Amino acid sequence: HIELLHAPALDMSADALLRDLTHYFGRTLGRRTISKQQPYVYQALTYAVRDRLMERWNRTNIAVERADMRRTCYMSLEFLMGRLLTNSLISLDLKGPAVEALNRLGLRLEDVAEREHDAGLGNGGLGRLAACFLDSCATLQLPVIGYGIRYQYGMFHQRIENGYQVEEPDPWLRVEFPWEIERIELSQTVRFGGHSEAYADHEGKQRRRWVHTHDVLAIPYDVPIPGYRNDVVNTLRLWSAAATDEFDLDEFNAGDYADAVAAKNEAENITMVLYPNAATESGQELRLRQQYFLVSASLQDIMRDWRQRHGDDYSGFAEKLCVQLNDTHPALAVPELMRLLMDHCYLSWNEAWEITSQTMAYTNHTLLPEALEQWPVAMFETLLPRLLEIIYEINARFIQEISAQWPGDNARIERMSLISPGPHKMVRMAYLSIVGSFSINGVAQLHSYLLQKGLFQDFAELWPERFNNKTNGVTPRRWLAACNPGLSDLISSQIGTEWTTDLPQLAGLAEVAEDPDFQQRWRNVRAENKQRLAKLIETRTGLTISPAMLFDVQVKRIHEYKRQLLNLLHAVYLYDRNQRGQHDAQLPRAIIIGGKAAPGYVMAKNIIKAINNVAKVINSDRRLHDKLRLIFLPDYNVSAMEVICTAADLSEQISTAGKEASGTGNMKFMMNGAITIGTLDGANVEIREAVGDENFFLFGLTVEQIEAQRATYNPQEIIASDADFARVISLLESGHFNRFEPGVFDSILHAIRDPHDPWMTAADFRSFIDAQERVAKSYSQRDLWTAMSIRNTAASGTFSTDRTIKNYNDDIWRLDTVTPLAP
Ligand code: 26R
Repeated sequence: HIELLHAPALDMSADALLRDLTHYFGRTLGRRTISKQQPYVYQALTYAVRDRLMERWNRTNIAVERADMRRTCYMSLEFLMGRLLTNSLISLDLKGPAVEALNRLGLRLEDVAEREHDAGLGNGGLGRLAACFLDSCATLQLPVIGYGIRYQYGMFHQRIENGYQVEEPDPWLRVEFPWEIERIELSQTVRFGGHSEAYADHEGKQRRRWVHTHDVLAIPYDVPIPGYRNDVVNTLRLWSAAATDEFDLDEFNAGDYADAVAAKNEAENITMVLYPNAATESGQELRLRQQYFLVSASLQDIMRDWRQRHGDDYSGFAEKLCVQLNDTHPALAVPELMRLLMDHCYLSWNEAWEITSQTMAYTNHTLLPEALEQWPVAMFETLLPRLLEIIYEINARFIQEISAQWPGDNARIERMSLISPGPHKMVRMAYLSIVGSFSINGVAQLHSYLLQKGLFQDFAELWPERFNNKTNGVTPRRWLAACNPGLSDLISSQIGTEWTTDLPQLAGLAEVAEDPDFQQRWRNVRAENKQRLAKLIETRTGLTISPAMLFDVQVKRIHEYKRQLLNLLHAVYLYDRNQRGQHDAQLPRAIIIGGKAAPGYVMAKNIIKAINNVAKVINSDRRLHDKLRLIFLPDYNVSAMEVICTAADLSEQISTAGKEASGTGNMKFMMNGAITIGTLDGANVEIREAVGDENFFLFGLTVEQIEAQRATYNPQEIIASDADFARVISLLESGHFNRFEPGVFDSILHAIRDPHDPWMTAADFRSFIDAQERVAKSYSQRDLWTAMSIRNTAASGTFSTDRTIKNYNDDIWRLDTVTPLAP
């Protein structure tokens, strides 16, 4: 066969870009008029950029294939990519030419880039981390392929109506997504239902097969993932479900044409929508279908690729491949790879198990027990009968191993079994992942430690060598270079440009933290960024805020453990003091809160309503106009964060200690010069260590204190013995913020007063208020604050996903770097 090598390489000049852009605009898209609002300019520019990615993509793939390099497959139900244009331009070093080309059309790159819809194929931290990982893998020249799902509807859009969250669908594929390439020739078939049966093969060997299944077609769509100025382009492969012809035909032969066509829907439903995970919602069969669909399509894709190069010799499989499981969502990869190796490749159990357990690696992203996935055995029986058999067999052999090590310890066996006991037997997906993996990691030092001391204690005792930590990070390309050009230029003028791929070099900024001239330029950039955020807030809410105010920001999913309520209590506290004329230690402050509540998470939705009600009263008080504002920013997403994190003065990371696995928003804020007010939770611990206690506002109980005080926790007493707290609570009770809406605060007040409140919000109230007062004092010393801000950026070097991915690669993946074929 002939490899198409696209020689000579495309011209990277503004002229060439403009020529291609106009070609696509006029000839491919058939549009005539160029204007600022014209969405097709974005699309035409993207085609021009994509051409330049495509040749590098091919050259990367050829290099990986020819050297038969070891690869990692990052398997994830979520990839929260956001917009791709600016990032691709920066990676290809095409931003300058693009700006120039667009200028000649009278357009600005910012306006064109804003036409792009966010690819919102994720919920929050876990999904965005996957996206940052892909960026770093490509930048570090590691052959890593992302496998995910091409949901027709991504994360819902959030509107606020009378203070309540209203969800709206996100039909992001309604307009063409120009970054994807459909690869129908690589489609796979995924099976569901039916049953498993024994049969004898032609040699008379007993085997099992999965028959009478309902099959669904999996069609891959590839998205290019460019590395930073290194000609590497990796792949994100997203699967879309479609009905198979056979599926239709069966029904058609039975004479029911209409039902046959209707059955199409059932197949296509699988990839219809991203589940907006509440840790509380579970057991949805469609979700299990999604998980299996991803896992089966991806592993079959991997096997096809393997057979092309190695035939049916699977001995080297685990040396050439690693599968990183992004939480337990793709945990079915363990039994599915076993099934493929045994039922399709005819390996023995032991051969298949050796390969599987040397291939899989598992990352845990949460300590919350209610977020640990379990699936009813009954659901497996009907949906995935062959996988259930395999899971049972894995469990039987595993229990044998425990029994050998701890004879007669039945309690231990019950604790560790992959199947939970009781009348409604469940498959414990985390345990399945642990048993089937050679590496198990948490996402921050504290989190990994707590996993081994708590949730996974028994397993850590059995296999200590499998457990490790990989502290999260964020990609500095998107989260500093692209989103904060002002600060990036200022940084580069001081320490050069290498920080983009060697973030610890930011440490060089510490030298000028006290330099008056540098400080002034730092403040100028930040003032511009604050103006930009103020504008965004005004467009979305109609509220105006002054950039002179302290921007106090908490943006993240709404969850009780993240304690947006604690933040709200502080807002009410400030309001109350202002009402009573105590302007003493108060500085102008805008408290900005954003985030989505899972549609089924009632308490989270009540919290949004409460914030909005309090905000309404505060913001309509004219005397408070320049002193205090409370803003709920609707529809928080990746592209909003790109504006927000550059403009925040104060980063709120106030979860109950021991509950936030890592946090990554905390790192984006720090990198852009915000100062953290936070508990000793997740990566906050490491952030504080890196920047020093004097540049961090620490408050709250530690994990140990939380656990020690839980038994005697008495919030009523805490409230009663703190006059400020008591006033805040009685204000909330008084109806002051809900004159015509009786009861809207009841559930949250009840939660705060509940002695069994798992998040122990009241316990940290006073400590939080005190820390906020320290914040106010520091902010009023302008130069001190600026120095702290610069020191935060300077100390953020370790929170790059480049460091995280190097850690993964050194300890788990062990991949060599790829050099794309020369043009
Ligand atoms: C419904 C259930 C199975 C479920 C619960 C929670 C599914 C998904 C989630 C999301 C969790 C796993 C998540 O996003 N965790 C976040 O991962 C980030 C990246 O590691 C961390 O920074 C963050 O602290 C953690 O909450």
